[in-house]
Amino acid sequence: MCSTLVAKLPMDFIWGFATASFQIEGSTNVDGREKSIWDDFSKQPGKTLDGRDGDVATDSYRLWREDVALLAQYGVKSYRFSISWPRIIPLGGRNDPANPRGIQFYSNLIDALLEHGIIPFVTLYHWDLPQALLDRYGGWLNKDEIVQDYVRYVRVCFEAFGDKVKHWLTMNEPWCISVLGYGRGVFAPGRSSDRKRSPQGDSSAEPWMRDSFQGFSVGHNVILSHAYAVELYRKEFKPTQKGQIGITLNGDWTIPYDDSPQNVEAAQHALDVAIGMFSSYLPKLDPIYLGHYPEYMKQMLLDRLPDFTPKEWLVVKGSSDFYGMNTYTTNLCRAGGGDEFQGLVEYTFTRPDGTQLGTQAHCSWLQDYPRGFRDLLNYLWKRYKLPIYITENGFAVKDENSKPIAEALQDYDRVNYFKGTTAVLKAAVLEDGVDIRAYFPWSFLDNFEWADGYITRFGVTYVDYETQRRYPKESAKFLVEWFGDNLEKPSNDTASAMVQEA
Ligand code: PNW
Repeated sequence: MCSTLVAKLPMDFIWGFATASFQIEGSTNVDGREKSIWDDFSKQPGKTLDGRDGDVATDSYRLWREDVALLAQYGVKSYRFSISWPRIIPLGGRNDPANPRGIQFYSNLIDALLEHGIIPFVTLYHWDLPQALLDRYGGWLNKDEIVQDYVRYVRVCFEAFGDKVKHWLTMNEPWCISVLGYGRGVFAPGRSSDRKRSPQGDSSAEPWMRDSFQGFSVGHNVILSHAYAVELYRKEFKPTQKGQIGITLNGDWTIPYDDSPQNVEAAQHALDVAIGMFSSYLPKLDPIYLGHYPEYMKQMLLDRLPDFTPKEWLVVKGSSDFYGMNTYTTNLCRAGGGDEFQGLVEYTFTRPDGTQLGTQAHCSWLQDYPRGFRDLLNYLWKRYKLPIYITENGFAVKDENSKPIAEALQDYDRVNYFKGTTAVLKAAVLEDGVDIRAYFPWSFLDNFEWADGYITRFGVTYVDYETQRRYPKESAKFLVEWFGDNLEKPSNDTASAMVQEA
């Protein structure tokens, strides 16, 4: 008989599941909500794979009590969800009225979470921009308007919920907002930087199509809006509400396709565009990252990259209390191609010897490669020196949608994915010394997967879209058990670290 010290993640490590308003709520025309850009976009022919929209989604606007009960049953410490701007200020603008019924909905949700001891982890913007702001001035393209309207919106949220919410994310994935929404045009509002891709052709191009770099301009405006929101929180709310606030980015690890110098460089260039543009301003102190975008972006875009004024740099610098990261996969990188949104780098999962990097997910951009997750965590920690919150990480099992429910619940590719990422999480914290404070698998529920409609499922909980019944998958069971076993427990059992082994 001997006792072994089993190292665990610290007691205050936060874990839970994540969702976003438009992907789960449905009930898009009740209680004063007006349209978001995703309402219209998803209804246009050809914009979603199955032609379906978010009118019902997982019906969580009506079923939220059940959802909270299921989260409590899972025993999560936290729940990451987003607030829908068009429910809070239906027409979006700084002079438009706030909507008490929308505020009441999130207030009830937050209260119910807290009653179950679940920490609300709140995203202020997860892509559902009020349609009225797009119609008025092009949405994120108009810096002066959007910054002020966004800041007014977050003020309403801090005032309404800030006594109970202590974890705020200003924006979800600025790269996706700008590149997928305004650069490639595959997400709402479906604007494209490239006029050749515009359905109307060159001659009738709308004003926002004349700027071929609108994708990067939007990214720039999103950063600025985020930064002014943080400034507002820190000045007027943080002193009394004492919460934390930051942004969350999307970033996947990159590996050179082979060891040729141009491909080694390409892997770094891809990171500079996907992550560097959106995090060069985050740390407060590191002089290397103060006050400018990554060199490579300047080299690639020259004067087409908007810069911040010195006054704006003061606001953006250090504008995150932590490093929020959504990460799913790793890409092999080869120099070349014409896609500036990828840093003029081509991505592949096929190694030079023809083998695949990992298990293929249902969506083309995702393969399972836990080693890359560990390398990314170490890279972020060394470079940015901020505590890391993993706000999304997950896997879509191939053809899950066409399987009978009982079979879909046996989601072993997803279980394997999470076996890999949880092992990495633990190793990164306990062996590499990376300061990771939170982990949110995506997603709590199968839901409206944007341009994929309901075909691609990311949930650890299966949703039968006919009945709206929820069924825990094997992956939910795995994660619940894993966090049960791998977190230090409070109170009398410091001894829980000492495991008796026969
Ligand atoms: C994230 N890509 O989006 C979002 O935050 C979630 O709302 C979404 O459901 C989840 O990941 C799964 O897709 C992404 O093309 C969408 O690389 C697309 C990409 C990455 C992230």
